[in-house]
Amino acid sequence: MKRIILHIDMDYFFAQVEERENPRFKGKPVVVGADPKGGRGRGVVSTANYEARKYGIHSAMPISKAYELYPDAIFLPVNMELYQKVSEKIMEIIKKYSKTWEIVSLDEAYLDLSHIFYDREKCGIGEIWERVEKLAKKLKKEILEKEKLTCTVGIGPNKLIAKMAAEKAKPNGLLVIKPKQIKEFLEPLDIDDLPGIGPKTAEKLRVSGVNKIKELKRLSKSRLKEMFGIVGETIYERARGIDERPFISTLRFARVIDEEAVTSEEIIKSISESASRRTKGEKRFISSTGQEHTFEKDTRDPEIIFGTFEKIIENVWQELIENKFSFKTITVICRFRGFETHTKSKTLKSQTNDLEILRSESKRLLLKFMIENPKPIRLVGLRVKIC
Ligand code: TTP
Ligand code: MG
Repeated sequence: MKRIILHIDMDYFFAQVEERENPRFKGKPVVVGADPKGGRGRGVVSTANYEARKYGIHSAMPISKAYELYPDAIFLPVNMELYQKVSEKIMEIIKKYSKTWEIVSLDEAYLDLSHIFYDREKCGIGEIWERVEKLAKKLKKEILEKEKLTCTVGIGPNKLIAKMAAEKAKPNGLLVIKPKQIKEFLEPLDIDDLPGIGPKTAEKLRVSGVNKIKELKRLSKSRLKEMFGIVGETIYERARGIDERPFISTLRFARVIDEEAVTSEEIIKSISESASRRTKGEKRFISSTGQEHTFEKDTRDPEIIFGTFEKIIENVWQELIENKFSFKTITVICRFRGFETHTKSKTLKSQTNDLEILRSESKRLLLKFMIENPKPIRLVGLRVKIC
């Protein structure tokens, strides 16, 4: 079925909101994340504006490294409550443009405008993409006028192409890739521009001399399956711009337990099944909730580790109870010295909201980490998939 998909991604979101709130920051390098504490800070960068990116500062970088790169940048703590409020307003605007939308994270959403294909009365087939582009411009303008924030919009026949188009057009851009343009758009791109190809997959491909998507297309489906298992099939299709993923209405959220604990990309952006809850009579979707904490110093002290973890468990449980959620899958996140991050998960036989089960199962997972890996621990976190 022919589709028209928009991907909307706010530009340097957390930092742009901070600039909006404090116009004197405009034009200066702004870094949002953990407190750098004069270079001794422990957490990571959540995001940086484009001025700060010029110095090599980027998301998920240790805050100490960011400080080393440019100590005079404006370092700000994560004000999640504010970003969540702004995000809700933006999403309200986006949702007006189609009945079919999907919120991916605080600053990213998809819109399905395929109905325009069937809107023959209003335009002919040749004008469809022009009409979509016009709508996208209107949406950008509305967000800018109402929220004073810029975003980038990618448009394509599926989610994959729309997202990749937005990635290429950032910041404050708009890029339409029509079905006939997919080949020339994709082929010159690097393999790691293709969503789904992470650093490990990219490395394996590069060793075989595959650097560009054009070269990736020379590998057969069976060869890719041999190399990467079931994911190989997805890579084969994506390299050709094929992506049939449907829309799932989701709203993911993450919380921080103090300004040192930075929400991880994993929690905000992880793709997992969604579950629903009713808020103000409207069906909203939340897939997972969790918290994490970065220690002041890497530690092996069980009192510090389990004491902090106990607080995290209680906070996560509180969140579940307040929202009448239950859970079935528990994931414990552990980051060791050297930024080595691992997760361990446990799926229960049936869903529950029992604090004791959450406590005993998550502690068991954390204990496993402690037994298996003797390195000092930098961060612990807990995430539950909501039912
Ligand atoms: P992104 O859309 O990935 O980044 P961005 O909006 O900051 O910048 P861009 O202009 O490239 O789109 O992420 C959205 C927000 O999510 C970002 O502002 C902060 C948060 N985030 C983290 O907290 N940690 C991370 O590692 C990443 C990538 C994002
Ligand atoms: Mg963004």
